[in-house]
Amino acid sequence: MTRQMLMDNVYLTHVPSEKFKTSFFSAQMAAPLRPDTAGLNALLVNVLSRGTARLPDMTALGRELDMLYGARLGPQLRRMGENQVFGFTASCVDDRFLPPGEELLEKTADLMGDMFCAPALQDGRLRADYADSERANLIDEIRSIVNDKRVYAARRLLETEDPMAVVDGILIPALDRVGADFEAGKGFLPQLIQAAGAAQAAFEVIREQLSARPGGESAPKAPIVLATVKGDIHDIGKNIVKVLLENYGYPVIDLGKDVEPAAVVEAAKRHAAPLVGLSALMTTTLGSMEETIRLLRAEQVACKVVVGGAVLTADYAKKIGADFYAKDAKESVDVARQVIG
Ligand code: B12
Repeated sequence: MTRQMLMDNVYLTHVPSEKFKTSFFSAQMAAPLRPDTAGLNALLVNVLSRGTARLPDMTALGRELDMLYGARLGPQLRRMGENQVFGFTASCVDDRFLPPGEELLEKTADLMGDMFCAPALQDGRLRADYADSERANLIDEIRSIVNDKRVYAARRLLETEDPMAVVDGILIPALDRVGADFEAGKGFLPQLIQAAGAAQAAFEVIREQLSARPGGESAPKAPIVLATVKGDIHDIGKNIVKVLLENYGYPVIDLGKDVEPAAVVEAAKRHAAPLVGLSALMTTTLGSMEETIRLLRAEQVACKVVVGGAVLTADYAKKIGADFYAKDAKESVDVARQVIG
């Protein structure tokens, strides 16, 4: 990778690679994220991407991109720390794969240059109809984000909190409260279902963030089989365990929920998994957990078993023949380290 300063505060970064058949490039500007300019910057790139002086509308632009062997060019907008980064990204077939004399990269880059420097104008100004429709699009986009309160709340929390702190400090206590209300007859199944939906929507956002961050180790590791036991459909906790294990480099064979003991045995054998993780959330399904462990032992599967779920205790885990009990997702990683390394 090379980085070259073209002029004050303007840098060209080049990352050469033989790996891809497409060239990808972008031109981006960074500005401090400020409430009075953030909307205008976002609007600017969207309006500029609607056309250029030479290709003044989406139809003309689309036709030109088709002629460039289906090149792609569009606005990009993101937040990086306290800065807003905005500009354009483009991709086109790498010149190596084109007939001699064709220079797609240069033509696509020229088109991007036109978006910045020779935009579609009307009476010497950016077109008002483009600005109006892009403003309406942005407003709709923002409303759709804010309207999904579950996802929006999770995103806002993750701006300042660590993902696992949100899981342990907010999601689990909230679900515990809903569960306690349910048990006490103060809440009912619809509330339980609604709370689970909210937790799952929030967790999707958390999962994206957890998966994106670098894990502890990256060397290939033996797989771990995970399942919620037969008769039990609670899988939020198991899914959190899965993401964290994957984040630490352990491949996970996730058998899902309500899983027959025989299916766990079969998967553990087929994948030669040194560790099987079982989840149960109800007193009524602890029997299935015990039965699964019994079958693993009877079939002489060479694996250790770790169990978890709010209903379990370390003592009970030992009683049903588990090798380990993990009270939360973090502890499941400690167990994996101990068993697999
Ligand atoms: C959400 C929820 C549901 C959702 C589940 C959605 C889903 N996809 O999971 C829905 C609405 C579907 C549901 C249904 C039912 N539920 Co429910 N539910 C809950 C609730 C409120 C939260 C569970 C949860 O997700 N917690 C959050 C997660 C993150 O915590 P966790 O699972 O404990 O996981 C953590 C650790 O335990 C550990 N861990 C978990 N699994 C594993 C596995 C391994 C290998 C390891 C290492 C670690 C590990 O790591 C996780 C992360 O830190 C609990 C109450 C509670 N406080 O637990 C009741 C609760 C479990 N449900 C209960 C009941 C009774 C039911 C129903 C029978 C209700 C009904 N009448 O239909 C059905 C059961 C259907 C079935 N056959 O399974 C009871 C069970 C009572 C009992 N002790 O037996 C509870 C305890 C509520 C209560 N207090 O009465 N439920």
